[in-house]
Amino acid sequence: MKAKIGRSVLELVEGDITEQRVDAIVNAANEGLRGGGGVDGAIHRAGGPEIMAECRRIGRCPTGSAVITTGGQLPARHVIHAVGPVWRDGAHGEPNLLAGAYRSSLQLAEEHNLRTIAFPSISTGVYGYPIDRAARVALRTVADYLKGDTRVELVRFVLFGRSAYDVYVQALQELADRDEAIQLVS
Ligand code: AR6
Repeated sequence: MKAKIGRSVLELVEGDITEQRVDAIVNAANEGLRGGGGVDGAIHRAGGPEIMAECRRIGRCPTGSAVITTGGQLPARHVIHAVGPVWRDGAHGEPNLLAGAYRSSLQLAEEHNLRTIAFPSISTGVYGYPIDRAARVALRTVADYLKGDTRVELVRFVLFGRSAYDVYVQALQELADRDEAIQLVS
């Protein structure tokens, strides 16, 4: 599914983020940038040790923000490591922190002149954020960003498995129904 927002495209696909040929893929990282399971494990395995070496030099990344490294051997040139919140009950600032992780990633991409960026569904694996709620926050944050003055041309959400993809499709449809700046194109 695709939507046009301003001059940019927001796209949803089902797939593996490590295979994306874009300027940057986003990692669902932890504050210590130590690597782990899920997308993080897959990215470090596919990209090789250069990525972890840079993460060690950077050190830490607070929840709700992001840092950038090389893409190592990945098809993507860069990895943006974003740290989403651990879900507690939704009353501990989780939506704002999740929005912050997406927004910081987009701002970093902008600063580095990157035009195409792929996101996973941050926080919805090990960190336990309910995916329907996370999808609404993620899509709203990215859509609002793309309405502004940006050189980012493409934001692709790469959803792991059919059910995650379906949740994002539903959330994007609902968002587009209420916001005429979001034009579904296919
Ligand atoms: N491509 C795209 N999405 C994927 C892939 C992949 N290759 N693999 C998993 N997903 P998670 P979090 C989906 O757990 O919840 C790590 O240990 C997965 O199905 O990767 O933010 C870190 O080091 C889920 O929907 O990230 C942190 O400690 C989504 O990606 C912690 O987990 C996010 O799941 C971060 O937890």
